[in-house]
Amino acid sequence: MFILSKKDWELPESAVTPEKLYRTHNRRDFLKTLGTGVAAAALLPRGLRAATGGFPAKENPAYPLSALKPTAYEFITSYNNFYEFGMEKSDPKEYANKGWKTEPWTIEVKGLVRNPAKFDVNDLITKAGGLEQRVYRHRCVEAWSMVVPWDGFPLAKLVALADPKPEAKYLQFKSFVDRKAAIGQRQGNLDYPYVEGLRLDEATNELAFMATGIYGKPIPNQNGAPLRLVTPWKYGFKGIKSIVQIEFTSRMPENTWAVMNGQEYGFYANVNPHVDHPRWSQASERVIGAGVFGGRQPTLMFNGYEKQVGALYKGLDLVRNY
Ligand SMILES: Nc1nc2c(c(=O)[nH]1)N[C@H]1C(S)=C(S)[C@@H](COP(=O)(O)O)O[C@H]1N2
Ligand SMILES: [Mo]
Repeated sequence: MFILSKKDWELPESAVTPEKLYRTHNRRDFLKTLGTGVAAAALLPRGLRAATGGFPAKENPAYPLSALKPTAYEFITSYNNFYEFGMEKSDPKEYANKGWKTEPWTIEVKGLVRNPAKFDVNDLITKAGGLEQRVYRHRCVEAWSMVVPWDGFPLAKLVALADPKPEAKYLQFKSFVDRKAAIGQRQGNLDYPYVEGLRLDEATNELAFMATGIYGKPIPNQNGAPLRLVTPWKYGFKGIKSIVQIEFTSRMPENTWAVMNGQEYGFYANVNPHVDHPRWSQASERVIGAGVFGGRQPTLMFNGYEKQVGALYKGLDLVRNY
């Protein structure tokens, strides 16, 4: 166990409020100092894994725990972006656990598919073939990163169940709306529901993942219970949390951050050290939980996943399509 240096929680001056908007209704003082001295949790022993909801998950040997240095559970679950529950990194852990119910949960699959359906999440996990564990890098557009052991199933399995029609070219994802439970939705800090999108070929790429767990435990509310998207070659804002609907479409769908501020956030959001954000560099990233000497590391093209996804973007201008 080690004590977290306060430095680890501080964003560089230039990036303190990167995804925060400059619209009038969003102006307020967010720069409350984050808590000091948080003890990092050790890896959870296998014995603690729940036997429900598809757990325990087996490790996918292509994305093993041994390949990357996973971020401690305590950091992954207390340093979050989930604007529905506030705009501070520490807000989601607090406000997403005050009576917000994520079970039972239904997700609707609709649009240009042969099998539109509504699934209970646990049934969907079973139909998708159960859970596997994958350890992925996680890179926020705000230039911080973690390594997360996710449990879940490939998005391609859900796409196969839906059986898209030939006209389907994109997926649009929608998060929940619950103004009673979600303080950020009451405050109107963004337009809700939070929406995201992928091209169909991105959605069926082997990396695209639907996460329902972290470290072998059901995913905590603050990380997007009960089901969130994980696209590790893209900036974290693509990883929409607490999904209630997936619609297959023929046109490129809107995504929340591009709608809010299209100069700074696009549809693709591929991690790219050579394409800077207008207000800060993307050449390096701050490693959350790495300690005083962990500091920064260089950003990798497609967050280190070029082998898996490079072919998707052959011929696409990545400067224009940021
Ligand atoms: N519904 C919803 N999904 C969301 C967000 C959000 O505010 N609302 N934030 C995104 C951003 S910017 C990031 S970096 C990741 C953060 O995921 P984490 O808190 O599990 O690390 O969730 C993404 N998904
Ligand atoms: Mo992010």
